[in-house]
Amino acid sequence: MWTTVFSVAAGLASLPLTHAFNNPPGVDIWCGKAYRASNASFNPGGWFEQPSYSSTPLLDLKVRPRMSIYLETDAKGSLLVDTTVSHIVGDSLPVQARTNYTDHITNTTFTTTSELFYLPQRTDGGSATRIDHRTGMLSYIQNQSVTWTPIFPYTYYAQWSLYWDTNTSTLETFASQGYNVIHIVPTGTLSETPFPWTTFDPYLTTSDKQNLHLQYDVLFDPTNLTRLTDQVTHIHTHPSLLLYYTADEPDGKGNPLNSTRLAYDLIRSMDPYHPVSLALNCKDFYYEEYASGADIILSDVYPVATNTSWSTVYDTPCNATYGCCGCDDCRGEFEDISDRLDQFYEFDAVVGWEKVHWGAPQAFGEETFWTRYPTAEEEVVMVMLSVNHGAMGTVMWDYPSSDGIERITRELGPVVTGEVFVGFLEEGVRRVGVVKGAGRVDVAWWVVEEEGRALVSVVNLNYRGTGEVRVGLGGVRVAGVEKVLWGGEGWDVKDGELVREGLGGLEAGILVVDLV
Ligand SMILES: *[C@@H]1O[C@H](CO)[C@@H](O)[C@H](O)[C@H]1NC(C)=O
Ligand SMILES: *[C@@H]1O[C@H](CO)[C@@H](O)[C@H](O)[C@H]1NC(C)=O
Ligand SMILES: *[C@@H]1O[C@H](CO)[C@@H](O)[C@H](O)[C@H]1NC(C)=O
Ligand SMILES: *[C@@H]1O[C@H](CO)[C@@H](O)[C@H](O)[C@H]1NC(C)=O
Ligand SMILES: *[C@@H]1O[C@H](CO)[C@@H](O)[C@H](O)[C@H]1NC(C)=O
Ligand SMILES: *[C@@H]1O[C@H](CO)[C@@H](O)[C@H](O)[C@H]1NC(C)=O
Ligand SMILES: *[C@@H]1O[C@H](CO)[C@@H](O)[C@H](O)[C@H]1NC(C)=O
Ligand SMILES: *[C@@H]1O[C@H](CO)[C@@H](O)[C@H](O)[C@H]1NC(C)=O
Ligand SMILES: CC(=O)N[C@H]1CO[C@H](CO)[C@@H](O)[C@@H]1O
Repeated sequence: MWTTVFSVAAGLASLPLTHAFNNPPGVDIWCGKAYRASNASFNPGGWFEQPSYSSTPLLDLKVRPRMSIYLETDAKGSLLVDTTVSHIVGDSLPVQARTNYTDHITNTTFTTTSELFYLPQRTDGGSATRIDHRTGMLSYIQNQSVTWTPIFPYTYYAQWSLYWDTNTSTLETFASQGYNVIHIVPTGTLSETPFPWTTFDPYLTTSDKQNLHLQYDVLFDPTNLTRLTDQVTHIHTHPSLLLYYTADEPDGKGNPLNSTRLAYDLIRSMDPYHPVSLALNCKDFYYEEYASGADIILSDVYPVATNTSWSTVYDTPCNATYGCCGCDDCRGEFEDISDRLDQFYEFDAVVGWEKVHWGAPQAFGEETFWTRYPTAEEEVVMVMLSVNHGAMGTVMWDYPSSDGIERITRELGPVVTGEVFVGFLEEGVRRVGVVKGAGRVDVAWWVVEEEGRALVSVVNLNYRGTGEVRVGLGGVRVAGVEKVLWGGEGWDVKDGELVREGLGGLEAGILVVDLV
């Protein structure tokens, strides 16, 4: 979400948050940085600290339940065990193992602990949602079913006051376009207290009827937990609830570092059946502290049609310690999105936790920092690039968007929410593809080895077309193209690689291939 910066920036002088970090009194900050021309740059701090390199190898042992929750109706469960050898995190390996990792290690025991949530089946009509820690895929149970249904959340943020708040038919229209989740942004009357449940409840009922799942904003205020408690009490048995959303860009706003965790703990104590998400806007500002308060992190990186080195709104330069350009520490390229996801996954590996990451692609423009809307092609590039880099859901900001974006996201909907695509993301292992013949062509693939098939996603980040490209799956040989789910035909197979005479500018392709 972006809009909040303005309301916050406008009101900052009167908020105690102004002095939340090491900023001098009266200096407004975004992502910890001074951004007004009247204020000088200072070191914002909060950068993620990489542990020092250990010359002796370390065992990064991780053991945890595969699913975030199990219900009493689940007949079995499983554990995920990772035994990675690292030079950054873990415990020292014994001498004999250092010389040859494959040697049998004796006399040494490594110990770790984990939490297991084993919960009663719901009998109150409420749903349950769990995270598969192997892939980050969400699945849910509704209506006392005992079968979990996987879901790739694909939707938009949509503001209450700008869209919903006229008539519940807005929700029917939205659902009919193929989106499977709704995120109602509580602007206007919804952000006021007391919460207008009588106005809002018909929308919840409509969500149920439309099988639209809710990413539900709990109106969290770190200084007053009453609203959160009230929201969770009211919503936690609702059949459409998929997950909670507690904070929109808390890092940008400089909310207290313990605030997201506070909300998380409170929600979990009231409702252990649903995961919690939040959106981070900054590239590297107290990631560990803010992310500790959610299972799912959305990163809203908006690189299209903005000047990332000069703030056109505040008339200042933007760099690592100063300025707000609408896209924190960005280069104004699609790679800002994938770099952010990659970096967060790297941070996660160091912290030793598993976070699910979702994308929040830019579907707005013609305002503040952004001179135009992304084109339809750019939108697909941003969605699929996010997926290629491990986003297990996308929530675009925001709806309604441009005609072109709405048309293309409607078309993409059945593909990314469909059984084939979701099946590969659920069962497969994501890998990086190798591209020959062109730079800036991003490829990921998901293999389900037992089936001898893979899903391949190819995204040309260049505005221009390419010459011949070859896509290799790192030693795994392609036998043939089974189906093109998205994008042009014209894929051949030569020497076990996918070959295309050329990719169009910003072309994206999603293919199911058979392996040798
Ligand atoms: C920061 O800028 C504000 C005006 O935007 C000004 O009132 C304040 O004195 C400045 N503070 C410092 C330390 O420069
Ligand atoms: C490591 O152990 C494996 C299996 O015992 C052996 O094949 C390999 O040669 C050893 N490597 C070294 C460098 O000792
Ligand atoms: C829930 O299950 C009950 C009993 O099986 C059934 O009558 C009802 O239609 C189901 N509701 C939904 C929304 O699927
Ligand atoms: C809601 O909108 C629909 C379609 O635009 C319209 O048919 C219906 O009368 C409206 N209902 C109310 C209560 O305004
Ligand atoms: C906290 O919020 C509730 C509901 O908005 C309000 O009634 C109450 O007065 C607030 N408490 C404080 C201490 O501000
Ligand atoms: C959270 O941090 C704030 C300072 O930012 C502190 O005043 C408050 O006591 C902390 N709350 C808890 C529950 O630790
Ligand atoms: C950004 O703005 C600066 C200052 O006006 C200008 O020199 C630069 O060319 C702009 N960059 C882009 C990519 O528009
Ligand atoms: C960022 O820009 C400000 C203002 O020009 C400058 O004072 C500061 O040194 C710059 N920081 C970095 C890391 O380049
Ligand atoms: C000292 C010690 O506990 N040694 C044991 C290490 O593990 C091997 C294999 O289990 C045993 O044979 C040793 O007695």
